[in-house]
Amino acid sequence: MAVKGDPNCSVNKGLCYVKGYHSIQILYGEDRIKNALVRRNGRMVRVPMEEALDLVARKMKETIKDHGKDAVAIYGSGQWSIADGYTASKLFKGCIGTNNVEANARLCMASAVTGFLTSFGLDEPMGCYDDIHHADVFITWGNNMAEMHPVLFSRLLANRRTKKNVKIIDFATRLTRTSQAADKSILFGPQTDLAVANAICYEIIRNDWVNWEFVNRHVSFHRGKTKIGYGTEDNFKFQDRAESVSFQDYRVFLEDYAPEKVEKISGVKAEDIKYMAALYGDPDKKVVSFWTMGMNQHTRGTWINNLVYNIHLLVGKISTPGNGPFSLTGQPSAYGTVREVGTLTHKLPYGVVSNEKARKMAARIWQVPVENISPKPTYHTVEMFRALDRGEIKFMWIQVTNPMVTMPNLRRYRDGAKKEDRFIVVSEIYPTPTSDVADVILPSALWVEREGFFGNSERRTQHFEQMVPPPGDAMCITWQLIEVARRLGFEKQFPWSNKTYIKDIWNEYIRFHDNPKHRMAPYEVLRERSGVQWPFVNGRETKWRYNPKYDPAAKGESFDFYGKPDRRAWIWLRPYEPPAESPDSEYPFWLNTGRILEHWHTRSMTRRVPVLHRAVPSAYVEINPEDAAALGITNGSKVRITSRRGSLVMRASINGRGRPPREWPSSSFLTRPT
Ligand SMILES: Nc1nc2c(c(=O)[nH]1)N[C@H]1C(S)=C(S)[C@@H](COP(=O)(O)OP(=O)(O)OC[C@H]3O[C@@H](n4cnc5c(=O)[nH]c(N)nc54)[C@H](O)[C@@H]3O)O[C@H]1N2
Ligand SMILES: Nc1nc2c(c(=O)[nH]1)N[C@H]1C(S)=C(S)[C@@H](COP(=O)(O)OP(=O)(O)OC[C@H]3O[C@@H](n4cnc5c(=O)[nH]c(N)nc54)[C@H](O)[C@@H]3O)O[C@H]1N2
Ligand SMILES: [Mo]
Repeated sequence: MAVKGDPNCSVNKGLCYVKGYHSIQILYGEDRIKNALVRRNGRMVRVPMEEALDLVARKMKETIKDHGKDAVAIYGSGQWSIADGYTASKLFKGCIGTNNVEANARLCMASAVTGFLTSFGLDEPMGCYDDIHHADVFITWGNNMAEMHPVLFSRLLANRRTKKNVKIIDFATRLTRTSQAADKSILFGPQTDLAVANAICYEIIRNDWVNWEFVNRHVSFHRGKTKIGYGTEDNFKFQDRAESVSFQDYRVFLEDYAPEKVEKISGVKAEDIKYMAALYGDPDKKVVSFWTMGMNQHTRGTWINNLVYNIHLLVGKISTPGNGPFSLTGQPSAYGTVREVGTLTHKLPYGVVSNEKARKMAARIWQVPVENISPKPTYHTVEMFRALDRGEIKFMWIQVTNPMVTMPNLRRYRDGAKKEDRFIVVSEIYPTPTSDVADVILPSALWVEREGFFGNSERRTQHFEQMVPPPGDAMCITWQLIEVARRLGFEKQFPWSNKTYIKDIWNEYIRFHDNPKHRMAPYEVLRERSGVQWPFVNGRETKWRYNPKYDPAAKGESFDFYGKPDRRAWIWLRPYEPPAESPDSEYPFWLNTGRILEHWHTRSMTRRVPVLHRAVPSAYVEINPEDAAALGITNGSKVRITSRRGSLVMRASINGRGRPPREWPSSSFLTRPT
């Protein structure tokens, strides 16, 4: 088996990168899980698949009987296919009647979603990857596209090679391979991009680069709550409230953000802030802003999303070819599954659980009594793991994610999962720290070992065929869920045959989106093409939303931000607030996350691919050379890293691919990686 790019694919144009080309080898790791395993007297023993599925169903029934519906939960991921997530939601929300459905995208995209909802009223980007071809300026807000979205990044580079004066500005907290390729790197202190974004708007207004025609017709101004806390405690609750304000109020609000003042907060030179403002403000330049985790894992994630939208809205650079703010996803189907199917506690495939109309629609399509669907969200991901630790949740089924590595404040949840009366089911392909805490491990079919759909960042749904049989007893997780649902007595809701269930699920799912704002392509069309961008109306895809030239749901002649009741996009007055924790005398360093090209997250998969493993066999910590020298650390030495929450040992990387500054304002010894 081998992989090659599809030249007809409009996303990658036939190009893959090292992980893509070698991805097929993840099927063949020596320790692939091929049989079901159950815990007996503390040891995992092999059992037939039927027996493991019986046990899962029995445990679910018992838990529901003894502790209620909300004592069972499912935790999935943005690597769930659409059919996986849809089946999980139908079983848990519709049939069992609990909103305990969450996914790891909560750790990844939650602020992107709330950013879209607060600014536009509807989730998901307005633009598409074609913007890369049309834009003149790219500004990356703390993301490392060269390593994290290398195929897309190669399209930026291709544009710059073929056109004059194309610029890539890398705005980040450290230098990376993206900096190496960028025309200019501008470094800022963590969290202070809030202040810089406001300063850019301050400059745009001061220079009168505002697109008044756009702002007067399509934008309204709002103030929300401030000093909102950080949610680090159990049962934290927060509800924002929007207050309508005027442009004049906005201008007054921005007075705190003159570039000279913001230089002191952020470490970014006033002239660099003015330079960025001038790029956004130049009416002859098309600008795309990109971001991923730097903004979305922020402790003011919704705010920084709002603030970058503010910039694009002030100058009217949005929803036209080459102009747009673009929130990139990381996982193959964080959009398609978690956001579109809505595998989150408060969501349904269409709308939210608190909305009666949405519940009625779900009940009708799912053929369950509407009373089954609870109008109350239960736990978001972090609270779900806290609830498991506290004992409110007793049974958790974990699929396509490795939370015992990727949850923050991990130790608590690992200890929680191991408590006496907790029952953990893990659907996996390889042994992981999460399968270590499992009571049942279900062997699973990987991606091309089954049929499915993913949905990417540009609203593109993509179908994939089964091409290889799964090994041993490994089974597609959609089918695992169906097997268990039937054992729980829901044969009527899950009647499909195992020959056609993916198609049948698709046909049922798209009934939720049968309207011009969200219509999805039929199964037959998806099988023919390298993906289709929704809304798919009268045989046409939608590349730019809210723009009537391209979007069938938009009315009028110029723009129509129909997600909001006032049909305008909202500019938010969001202040700079400091991070939840900053370095102090006891813990003097910032710790920042960062991924690298050869690794995929927890490496369950990439560690099993020999070329990727050999290239970078372990995780490491990047340290600034002056700090390292002061501590006697040399490149490659082992260091113990200790935070208020835990400790681990890793090797040091000094002046490698990623180079953190010693402090902000960034000092002159910082050299661009070569
Ligand atoms: N090779 C590879 N590619 C991947 C992945 C992978 O594991 N491997 N994972 C995928 C997934 S799921 C995701 S979500 C993406 C992640 O893609 P990226 O977000 O591009 O990658 P990270 O390395 O997580 O980003 C860390 C960056 O956050 C920035 N940052 C730190 N603090 C702040 C701040 O306060 N504000 C801002 N604006 N930026 C800050 C820093 O500049 C740092 O370089 O990558 C996807 N692509
Ligand atoms: N410290 C720290 N934590 C983080 C982040 C960070 O930057 N730093 N980033 C956050 C972000 S953005 C993300 S997206 C998450 C990622 O977090 P995770 O999703 O927990 O990480 P992965 O390593 O991608 O785990 C996916 C698991 O699914 C398994 N798998 C793959 N394909 C299949 C399949 O077809 N079926 C089944 N059943 N299993 C399969 C793989 O073997 C793997 O163990 O981590 C979050 N947590
Ligand atoms: Mo992610």
